[in-house]
Amino acid sequence: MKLIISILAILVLISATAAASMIIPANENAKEHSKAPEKSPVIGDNWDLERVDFIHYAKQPSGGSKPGADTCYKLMGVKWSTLPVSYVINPANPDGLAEDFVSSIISTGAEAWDSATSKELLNNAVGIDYNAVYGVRDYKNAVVFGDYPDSNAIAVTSIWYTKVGKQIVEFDMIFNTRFDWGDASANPAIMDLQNIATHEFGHSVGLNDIYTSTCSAVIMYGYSSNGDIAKRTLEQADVKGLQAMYGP
Ligand SMILES: [Ca+2]
Ligand SMILES: [Ca+2]
Ligand SMILES: [Zn+2]
Repeated sequence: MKLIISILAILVLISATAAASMIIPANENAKEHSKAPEKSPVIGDNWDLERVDFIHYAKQPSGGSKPGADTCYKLMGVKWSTLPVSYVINPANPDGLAEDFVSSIISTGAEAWDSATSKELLNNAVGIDYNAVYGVRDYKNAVVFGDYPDSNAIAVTSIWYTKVGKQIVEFDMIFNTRFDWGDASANPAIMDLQNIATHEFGHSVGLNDIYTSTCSAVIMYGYSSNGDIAKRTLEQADVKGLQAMYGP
């Protein structure tokens, strides 16, 4: 009996070690960006879950504004199986943006994706939760403003998914308060909340960043900048990527 228990204990130890050392290069293109921190792709959590952080970096677009080919999308290889996905917003922010403005703009970003599939992906009802925090696996999909310790990171979306079955089980999103947020159509010197939220919600449903410069007009292009409002609406490639996961 003792021997069996020992063997079991060793087996558990081996699988736990394997899980801890597992690195998923889900955001392999991030390597192209020299400022991407080494630790950004994956932080281990529970032994059966993986976490990946998508960091949206600031960079002035170099290409034109062509819509990009249909191939301008990349899947993470994970998706939600239980729909719709509910999320909560913590509207607290240092830019003086009102709760109504924040929740309606963020919801608009989420629903941009919903409108491209017959599935109800993200819940129409938006929860407000002033206690919601970013980056914690707490069974709460939280959308917050906060200080992210990288002044080149506009926003980050973290995804937790099961290693087996590749199902997304949680996401958290943070808008970095090192930038000024609001409606950039009124003030091009600030970061457009709707523009960035729409990009981040693409991650929340399973889309990866794309860094090819000829794809710079699609929502899932990996860089953005102050005043960018071009990524409020989906391009053909964004729709194609979404529908590859959730159907038309
Ligand atoms: Ca919806
Ligand atoms: Ca959470
Ligand atoms: Zn991104």
